[in-house]
Amino acid sequence: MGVLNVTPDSFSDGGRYLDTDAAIARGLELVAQGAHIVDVGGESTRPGAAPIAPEEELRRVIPVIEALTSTGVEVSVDTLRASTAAAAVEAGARIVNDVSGGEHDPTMRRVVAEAGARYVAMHWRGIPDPGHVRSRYDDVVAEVRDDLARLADAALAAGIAPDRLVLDPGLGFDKTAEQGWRLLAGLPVLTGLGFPVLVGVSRKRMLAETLRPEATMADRDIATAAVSALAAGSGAWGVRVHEVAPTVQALAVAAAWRRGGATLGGEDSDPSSGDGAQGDGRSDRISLTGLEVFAHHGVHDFERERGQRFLVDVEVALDLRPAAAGDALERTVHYGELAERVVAAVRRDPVDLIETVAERVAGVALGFPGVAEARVTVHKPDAPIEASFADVSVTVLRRAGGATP
Ligand code: PMM
Repeated sequence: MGVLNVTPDSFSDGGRYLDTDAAIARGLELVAQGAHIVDVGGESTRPGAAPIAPEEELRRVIPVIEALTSTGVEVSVDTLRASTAAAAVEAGARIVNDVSGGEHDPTMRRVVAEAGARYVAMHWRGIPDPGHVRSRYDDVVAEVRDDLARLADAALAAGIAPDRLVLDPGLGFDKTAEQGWRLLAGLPVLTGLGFPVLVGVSRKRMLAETLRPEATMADRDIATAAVSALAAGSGAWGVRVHEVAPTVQALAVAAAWRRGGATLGGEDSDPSSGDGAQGDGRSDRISLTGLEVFAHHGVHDFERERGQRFLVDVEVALDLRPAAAGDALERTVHYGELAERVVAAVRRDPVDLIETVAERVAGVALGFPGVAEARVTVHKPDAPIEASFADVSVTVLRRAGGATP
């Protein structure tokens, strides 16, 4: 996703594309460089930025959206206002990117639902907060995950279809650099919610704080590209960037890397020796079986109302040698914690399919550091099947970074 700020005051590109023609040319340039989506914003969310009138926001973004979408460009509109979102969709935008996650304008979710647009719900606790007063978290990954789950529930309750929803941790929005890095490291926990995740790190202060003090904007773009590749490797659906070209290159090599990973243990390796026999830890596993959870999943109303038993088996692949060498719990997956998080994920909002539950559990398992692969089976032994049967289950096998095993 390429960023197009049609503003005088955005923090890195403010003023460059305020002119409509310059903005349209930039949007086309982003696409030529490989952007799949152009994110058009007319109001800066930079701390201290002055709010603008709704008419001014429309004046800035609508002609640009009309021009870009008329040439077939996929456009998202970066706005807090439902009225701007509706006008943007009318002008051809197919995605609404709301940095308040629907918390700013009470009519936003309904308007997006009615428009049938895709909706990016970003995590942000509130108005710009330069003092980081709102950035106190005990466990930033868990708290942002829980907040995003609530935002997702609210979006779905307003009628936004589950396959139209994208979540975003909101890096730099009332979060310190350290919290931003924790969120990136915890990306699989966020993708474990079962929705695509967008990451916006481009040029942000958390990068500047990590680079040498003399780092330029171009240096930040290189760092952005590196984060894009790593984010893609951790299962991000999209990355929102100002300079598209370096990120496209970085994503290309990240994809090649994942393809290489997908063939490991395949034709290039010697199946007779087996990687476990070589003692490289690749066959190491932790298994948790028969985890019983009472939940309300199913397509029938009575299943939703009454609930029933689900049994979950989880097997995670990770190198167990460091834990064994140091007898160190912190270097492996704490199975108690795994059980706790899996139970919480299965109990969460009801869905129709055990496929969905299994996918959700796999996301949770891949969220533990070091886990390369997760095999999850969800059993529904009391499923409403007329015939006598022993069990029905689905099994999914998922790899970290989204590679298909
Ligand atoms: N960041 C900014 C603006 N909009 N939208 C999403 N979904 N995610 C972000 O991280 C995000 C955003 C601030 O950056 P900018 O002012 O350079 O556009």
